[in-house]
Order: sequence, then C-alpha cells, then structure tokens
Amino acid sequence: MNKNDTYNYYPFQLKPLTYAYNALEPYIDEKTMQLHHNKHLQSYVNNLNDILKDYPEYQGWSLEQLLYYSHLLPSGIETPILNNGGGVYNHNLFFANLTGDAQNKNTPSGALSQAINADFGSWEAFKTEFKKHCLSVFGSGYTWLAACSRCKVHIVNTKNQDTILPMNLCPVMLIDVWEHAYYLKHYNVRADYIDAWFNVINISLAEEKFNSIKL
Ligand code: MN3
Repeated sequence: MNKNDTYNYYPFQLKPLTYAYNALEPYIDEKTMQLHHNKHLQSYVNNLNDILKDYPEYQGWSLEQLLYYSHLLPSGIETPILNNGGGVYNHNLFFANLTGDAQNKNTPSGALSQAINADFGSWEAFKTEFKKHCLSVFGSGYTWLAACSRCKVHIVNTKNQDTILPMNLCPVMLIDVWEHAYYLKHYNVRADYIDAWFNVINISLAEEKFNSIKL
C-alpha cells in the first residue's frame, strides 16, 4: 500500500467520491448516496479516529495492517477496529467501484472476462450466481468478487463490516447489501437494488484490480 495514500492512514478522512452524488441516477439515487457517504462512511471514519487517538503506537499502521493484524491489537480495541476500520475499508472499495460514466462498459473483457467465463460459463451466468450470493447474506454484509494467486475468481460473502483480508483474498469488486445502501429507493427489495447496481459497476476498475493480482 502506498504510504502517500493519506486515506489509508490515521487520522483517517472521508475519501471524496470521484463522481457527483446524483451521477448514479436512476440506478442509485442521490439521497441514498449522500446519506451513505456523508453519514454512514463519515461515522466509521470518526469512530476509527476516536478509537486510535489514545493508541499512538498503532497510528502509523495502514488501514489494511490494522485489519489484517487485528489479533496483535489490545483486546479492548480489536473488535471496534475491525468494525469501524472494516467500515472504512469496505465503503472506500464500494464507492470506488461505482461509476456514472455513460461510456461505462457493461461486460468485462480480457483476463477478467476469461476467468469469469472459465468458472461461471458467461457474464450473464456469473451475474445470476453473484445475485444469489447477495440475496443469501442474512442481515447485513457484502458480496465480493475476489481473486488470489491460487483461486482465479471466487464469490464470497462477508457479514457486517468484516473484510476478505483474513481470507488472503484480493477484492475485484463488491456490493454493500446493508439495508442503508438501498432502503430509501427499493425499500426491502434487495433483488431490485442488485439489478440496478449491475448498471453502475466500474468494470474497467475491476479489470485493473484483477490484472494487478499476480495470478
Ligand atoms: Mn454501507
């Protein structure tokens, strides 16, 4: 991780979106994006800073180090760091993974496409399987497309603000399926939100991430 990436180090700050709050309309509405980014993510950032302010010895650790080596933290802060640090880590990935660019591709190509086709048959078949995973998250959590040096691509679910770092997997893309991500627009219908989300995934970024994982 780049030491110059200040968003990955204490004091943590709200990482700005690279697009407007209304850029994902009509798929993800402006109000949801504002609350999700300005309120939910900001709370995780604030909480994480509050926890670390009394622990200068851990303030130099990157966000990934805090999460990956959480077992080395004092027991009193391990769970709060996992919950709030995970909230920052997961949301930063989630928001970066979205785009309102009208030129956005809607299917992957290159190595990512080959890996998905090898494991799932086609992009459409992958979407069906991914959606099934999203719907099977009980309560709050995330569904990820992940990869590692041994498994080419893999769909995994995590609960609450858990990350895939302890699984030694690298994220390719992820969807936040907490109700706060969709309730204002889709009420309780998570399936509609997942269908909408597929229209605003930054597939070029997912390809870049996949290509950067040494397979
Ligand atoms: Mn969220």
